[in-house]
Amino acid sequence: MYQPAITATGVFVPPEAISNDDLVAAFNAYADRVNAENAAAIEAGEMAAIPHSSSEFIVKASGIENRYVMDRSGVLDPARMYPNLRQRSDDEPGIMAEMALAACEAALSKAGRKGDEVDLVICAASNMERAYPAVAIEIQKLLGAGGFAFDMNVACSSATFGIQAAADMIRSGSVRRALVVNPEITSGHLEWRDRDCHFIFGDVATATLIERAEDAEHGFLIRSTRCATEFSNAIRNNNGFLRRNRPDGMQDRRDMQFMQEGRKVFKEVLPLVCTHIGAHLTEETVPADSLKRLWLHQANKTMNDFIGRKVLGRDPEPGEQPNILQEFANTSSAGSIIAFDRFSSDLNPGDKGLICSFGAGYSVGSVIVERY
Ligand code: CO8
Repeated sequence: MYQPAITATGVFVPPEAISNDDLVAAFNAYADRVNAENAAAIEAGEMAAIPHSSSEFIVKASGIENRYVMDRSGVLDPARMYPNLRQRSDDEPGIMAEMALAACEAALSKAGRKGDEVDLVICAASNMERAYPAVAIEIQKLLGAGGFAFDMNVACSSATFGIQAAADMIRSGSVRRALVVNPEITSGHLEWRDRDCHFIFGDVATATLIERAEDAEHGFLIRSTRCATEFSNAIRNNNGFLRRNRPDGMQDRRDMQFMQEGRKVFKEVLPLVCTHIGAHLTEETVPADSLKRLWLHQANKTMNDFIGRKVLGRDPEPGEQPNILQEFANTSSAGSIIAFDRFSSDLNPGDKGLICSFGAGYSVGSVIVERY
């Protein structure tokens, strides 16, 4: 058996950003246009007017101030409200593979490794841009990696579930060096015309390099992983390959994009996550107060504040539970890895921390790491 370790992470940040004010201005222009077009029906009480969104609400309800996207122009066009992503030919790298490659190269360069030293690539994300061939296999090819590659989807928990799968394979010896990569084009499946959720997501790609600890001078030992799922419809997207078989073709139906019952998710996921982390720490005899850092999934600031308080049994000190959602918004599976990437280099050998993701499924994944 080999000891797996996270030896580097990499983040690809998309070239364009959207502030809350930009987003709200586009949404309100869209709402005004739809309301004007339907003035008679609204007047007759046959339909409700679309209310305006507000930056104040967004910051207060979520903590989000900004998000990065692969394309601003389409999202902010009140006549379109989704990204303009160029259709690529089958001979070009796919957009997910390209974002993933940039994140993988950033991680490999930090570790002083080359793509051909990698023998497992897991592309773990909330959505894949096509059914097959696996995006992971395309990334494997672009990297010049050997071994094998596969896609997995556990929505927001994809990164931690991917880390568990890779770590277990490294532990057993079936692979030597793995990249778990999370390219998230959330802008493609967010419903930008829905005021209740139009502010939630942003695009990004993260990569985590996992090796045998003995192969690297320093990094984070993966002490233990724990994944759990419990079926729920509270976060759902009905898009899928059976779409054309459905009666209305479902081209622009609301449930073809991300849907959630935000309040319900909030209420149900919090106890699930707190119990999960508590049980994981107890099982591994790691006292909560020995953790130097919590790198949590980045969906909502209030949610993270609550989890931090519950897990540590006190208010987290500044920096103990870093948030990046104010800059990136919810980047689905990538959020906890961005936080880890940005806020882990100051830990000392022997310091322990916990990476935790949670979201649709429901799914929860936790990884206890120790600096060496
Ligand atoms: N501007 C102004 N007012 C608004 C807005 C807005 N934009 N939106 C809602 N309001 C109003 C509502 O109408 C409501 O008014 P009233 O009280 O009069 O009815 C009031 O504000 C409160 O609305 P909510 O109850 O909806 O607001 P919340 O306080 O619950 O905040 C949140 C909404 C921020 C969405 C919150 O519920 C939340 O963060 N919930 C948890 C979310 C979460 O963790 N989700 C995880 C999903 S991510 C995941 O698993 C990955 C899925 C795959 C990725 C998909 C990528 C696209």
